[in-house]
Amino acid sequence: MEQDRREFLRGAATLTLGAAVLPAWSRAASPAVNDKIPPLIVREKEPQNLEFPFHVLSETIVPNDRFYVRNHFSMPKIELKAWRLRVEGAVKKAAEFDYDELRKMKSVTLPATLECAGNNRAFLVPKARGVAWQLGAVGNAEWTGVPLAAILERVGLRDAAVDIILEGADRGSVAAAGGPPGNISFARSLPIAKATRPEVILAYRMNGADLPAAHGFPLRAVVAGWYGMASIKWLRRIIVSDRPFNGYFQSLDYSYFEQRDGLAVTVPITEMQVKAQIARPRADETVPVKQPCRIHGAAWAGEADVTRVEVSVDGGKNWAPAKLLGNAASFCWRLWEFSWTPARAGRATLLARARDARRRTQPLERDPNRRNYMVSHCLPVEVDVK
Ligand SMILES: Nc1nc2c(c(=O)[nH]1)N[C@H]1C(S)=C(S)[C@@H](COP(=O)(O)O)O[C@H]1N2
Ligand SMILES: [Mo]
Repeated sequence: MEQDRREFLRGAATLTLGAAVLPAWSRAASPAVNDKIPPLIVREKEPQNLEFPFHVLSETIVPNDRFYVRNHFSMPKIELKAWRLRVEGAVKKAAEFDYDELRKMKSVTLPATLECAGNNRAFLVPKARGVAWQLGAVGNAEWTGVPLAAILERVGLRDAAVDIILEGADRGSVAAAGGPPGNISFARSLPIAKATRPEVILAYRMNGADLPAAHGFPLRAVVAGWYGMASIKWLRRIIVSDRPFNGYFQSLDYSYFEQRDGLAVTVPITEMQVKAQIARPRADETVPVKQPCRIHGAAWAGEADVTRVEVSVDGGKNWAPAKLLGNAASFCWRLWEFSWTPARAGRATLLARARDARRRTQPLERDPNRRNYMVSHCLPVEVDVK
């Protein structure tokens, strides 16, 4: 990661010297030369839902203006002067923090991958409810802020505390989706065990710049290792709860089924699953016969490290190891590549499969208990060899 970081910073620093000599990703930081990199794909205009064009993946860090955006409601208008983070509930002393106060606290920088729990949903058959994300509701960035643990330490948890509820400033109605009447806030909870881990921070910077509005300015949670819905944007209130929180966005929404003792139980979505995605070739791309073709992509595994990516070029009959690129970094995706020289012309089905340090292997088949979320099975990419 250190190397990626240096590369990223070097790219940013040399930006003014001329775009031609720079790697593709650093050029993305400048709007003037952005045309070369495809913009975010609009999945929904209002609320804004934008997808990263995953096939252009080439660096570990996704620049801020190419990072996917997942909004449930209209973006809130926040006036920094009036904005406060309020911490209340089962605490020894409720408190409010303003922006300057937070920025004066000891900061940490955490590189982490965020993936929407609905990523890849567009490939589900039958068609699933929700935003039709293809491959790009995922990104990797460097987040800077204050550990949530430091804030909780300031206010002091009472013995009764069990759950930490994070609330965003955005509000809207989910009544049409079977939710409660009236407007509600986007909110999720973390158990204390996760909330106090070092990989859970309240971030005010993203890739070295102030957090962009679409990504939660002035302050967002980054819950590394968990699906994106836990990383509350436009954070305005933390409620320490003396009982498990059962809010809309972790019961009716963002939950899946677990079969226990022959009974289906709903469980809130938490950790990201192990997964590899192919960036190139893309589906239906034409690949020249008898010439080396670079199959490449990214792999991630939530709280665990990716240990292995394998590729199949015959629809899953045979597998061969891909090369993991760069260094492993906790909570971050890892780029990988595989060189393939197709022997004959025709249709070929490519697959990538990841394994992690917990010995989890990416499944080949979809588990219907996951409803319209956590799409982590291997997705076939069909190409034309000519
Ligand atoms: N306040 C608020 N926080 C939110 C959301 C939201 O709609 N409102 N969406 C969540 C979901 S589902 C995801 S995947 C991530 C996306 O973060 P990004 O838009 O910065 O990529 O933000 C999460 N935090
Ligand atoms: Mo999400």
